[in-house]
Amino acid sequence: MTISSLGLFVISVLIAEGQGTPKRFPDDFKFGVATSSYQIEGGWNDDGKSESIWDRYVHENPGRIYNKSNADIACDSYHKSDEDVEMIKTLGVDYYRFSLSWPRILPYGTTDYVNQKGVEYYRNLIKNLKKNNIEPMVTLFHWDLPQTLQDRGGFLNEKIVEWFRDYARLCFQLFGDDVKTWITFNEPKQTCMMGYGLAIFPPRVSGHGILEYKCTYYLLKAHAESWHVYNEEFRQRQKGRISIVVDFSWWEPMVANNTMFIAAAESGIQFMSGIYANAIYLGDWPEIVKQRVNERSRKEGKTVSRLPAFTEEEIARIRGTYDFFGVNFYTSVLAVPNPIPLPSGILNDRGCLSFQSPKWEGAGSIWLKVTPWGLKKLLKYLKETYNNPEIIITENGYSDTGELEDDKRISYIKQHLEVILEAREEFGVNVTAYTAWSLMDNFEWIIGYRDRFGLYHVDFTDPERKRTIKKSALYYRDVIKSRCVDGKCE
Ligand code: PNW
Repeated sequence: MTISSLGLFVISVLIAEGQGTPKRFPDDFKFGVATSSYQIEGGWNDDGKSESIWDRYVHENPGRIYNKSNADIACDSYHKSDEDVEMIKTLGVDYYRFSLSWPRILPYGTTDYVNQKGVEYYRNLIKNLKKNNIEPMVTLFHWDLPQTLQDRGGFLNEKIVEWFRDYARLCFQLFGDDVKTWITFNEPKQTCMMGYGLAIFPPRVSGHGILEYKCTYYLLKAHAESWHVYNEEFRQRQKGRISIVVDFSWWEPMVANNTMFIAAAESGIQFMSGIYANAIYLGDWPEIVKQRVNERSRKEGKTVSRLPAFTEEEIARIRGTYDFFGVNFYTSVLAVPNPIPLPSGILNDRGCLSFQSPKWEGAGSIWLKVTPWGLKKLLKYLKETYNNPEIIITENGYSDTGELEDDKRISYIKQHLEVILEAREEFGVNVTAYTAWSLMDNFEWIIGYRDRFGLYHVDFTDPERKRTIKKSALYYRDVIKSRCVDGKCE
């Protein structure tokens, strides 16, 4: 046996045993990095931009945001997009996921008046990305609703379906020659459950188990109408793709092999995430959501269910309005049944409670525990539940207090990339792209600038908002270059 054939023999034995299997991403797997308009842009009233519901909220209730901070300047990306593009380029990513600020483009919310300066900002950004071989992936709505539309009821006015559809059509017209991946809504849960249910995010309406479902019903219709507009008026010429992004936590039964706990976990994932995906990927609300809310409504003596019923036409119109499955994943929870009958509200309707194990490694944000195994189970679940769609991970990330030597973020990203490879190999899950949240530290909503998710550090005390590269950015760059999770291939 010659030396080289011996070498080949050793390698093939290692591969056969699974030990030496290179942790390598195929050439067509794509990597990206994400931000959102309100969290980075600043320039909150520059050049004709109007107020969003977040501008209104942070200005009127400074005390409700950590350190009384706001996003009036944020990362100042409205004035620094060239620098942002340089940073993105350094990472070597295939695409940049960012969102458009609706009130920057349409100060009145409707298409009667288009703010050209706002349009120019995004045009320049997109051109600059293209020039540097970075594909734009554009989210139309990442929570910053024009306040003018909120004044007319926001997501509780059925007109939101038209308002959003017309805004979407305008964006396809304006940017669709360059943008080939569109996302209608980022995380409907944060809009409907947090905004019109639990009243934690603006517009802080208490839904009492009625309005959070009404919001969801209109939001799903708005998504579907926009998908149809793209499909019928733009797809042939622009050849892009359009879908929605749903955030999923993995729900693990706290007691394994116990039917009550397994049912609690299934109810949890359906009420918290499936409710925003089912109509689009399978048709109608998830069965468990219909069953529980309809039954509880009856018991409450209501003649109509708190959950709006989709008509057959609506089901047909919404079903299939996707080109891929966009999923944001950060963490997992343990599910426990909750048999105590509580007043209406989505968290009570679901009939289960969630906990996180104190044994799980924490992060900067209280809700974020490091559970890569949860992503692996989730990917298998999504494949099996939604007919094996193409999955794009549109967000995944780790928060800390802003360290430059952020080894824990590196470890978090690495572990999540590993399970993505495993889910592809072991279960044949069709995950085709991974997006790191976030390009840089930014305004983390009601947590202000405390929890930092960036691959780049931002100094928010510096008027220049100086950016500094973190160790994790260099790691991610090496992953992308080598296509191996270690940042190099053995
Ligand atoms: C995302 N969870 O929201 C948002 O899209 C981003 O704007 C935000 O900055 C980022 O996460 C970090 O918070 C989520 O509890 C927040 O699983 C929490 C969860 C999921 C998504």
